[in-house]
Amino acid sequence: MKKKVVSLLIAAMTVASLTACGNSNSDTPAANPAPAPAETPAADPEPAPAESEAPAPEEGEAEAPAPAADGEVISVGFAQVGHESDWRAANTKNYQDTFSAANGYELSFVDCDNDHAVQIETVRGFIEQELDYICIAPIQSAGWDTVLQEAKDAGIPVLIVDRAVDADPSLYTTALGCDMVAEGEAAGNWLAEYLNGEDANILVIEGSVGASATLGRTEGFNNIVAQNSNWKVLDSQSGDFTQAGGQEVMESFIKSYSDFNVVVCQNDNEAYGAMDAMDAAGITYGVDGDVTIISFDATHDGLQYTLDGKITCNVECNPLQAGFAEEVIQKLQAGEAVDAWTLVVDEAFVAPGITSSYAVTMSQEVLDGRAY
Ligand code: GZL
Ligand code: ZN
Repeated sequence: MKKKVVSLLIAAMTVASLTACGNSNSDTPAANPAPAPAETPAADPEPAPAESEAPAPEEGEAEAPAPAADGEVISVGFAQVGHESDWRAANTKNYQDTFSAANGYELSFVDCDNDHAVQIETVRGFIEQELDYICIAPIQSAGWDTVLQEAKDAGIPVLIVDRAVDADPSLYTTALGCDMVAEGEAAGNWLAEYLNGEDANILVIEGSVGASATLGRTEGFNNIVAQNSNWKVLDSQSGDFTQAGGQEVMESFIKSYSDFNVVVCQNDNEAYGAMDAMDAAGITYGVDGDVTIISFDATHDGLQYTLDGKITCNVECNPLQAGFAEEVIQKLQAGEAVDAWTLVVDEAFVAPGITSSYAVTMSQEVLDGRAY
């Protein structure tokens, strides 16, 4: 590995996680146990060499990470998007739970606070620290070629996680995440089935500008809009994947449009803001209201609103992806080949009373069975 084990273990006792903007959502539900990592090579039958015996941690100091099977701690840098949504909080917790000291990792976690320039510099910092692996959840798709080339030149494998980059795939080791275009198409296909020929005047609250989640969901949904000549997208603006952004955009939409019957929110937090704005304006929504709300993420609270019939359709994007990243790292540790792309499968959910070939009908049992 890049560093002698002893210095790494001591470093690990002090480095827990760094955030550009101190924030952690400790109340996110316990994450699914990550899928079991690929078999790590059998532990060396010989006792680990003396120098790898880390000094016992002082009272209150972080536990030294347990050496991995081959006796070394694996250092992983994670440049996270930020802390903009409940989905992101669940994704962050899943990485912190998976790449823990107890599992043999030293995780350098940085919350890049939705700032692309900070994220680029964060990755440069990981390269300078000569970490073993770098995970990036890219805030935006553009602007990655240079720093990815630097990581490649430094011989550090890079995993592009959650969202995608517009860069030559030879510049990174693997990518994993959901199919955002398919998510947008699932929302559109469900809406066509639900409206059954009825006209649609649609308002769209998009996610963060330039994010592949935004670009993909918009492209996918518009693919279905194009198939329905009696649908009209009245307007489409970014709510930046936040509740405040969703409320602000919905308030401006309400000032400009009065004839809309569908609002597409590209994540749950935007939907909560949009509902607040419609409540304040006396606009009814949901299965018994004038406006049909479609949301994305299918987080716990988002599915509670779906169960309550407030959000009529919610398209999932599973945030518990760290296990897939760990499988890749374990394979690379073992010198095995890894797939260029790992699809994180998701599904859609609809309010009770609605049957659909594109979505699961919500029930308390479905909600209780969810892991985030
Ligand atoms: C989707 C993820 C998006 C979520 C938002 O994979 O990148 O970013 O839909 C989050 O909640 O902010
Ligand atoms: Zn912040």
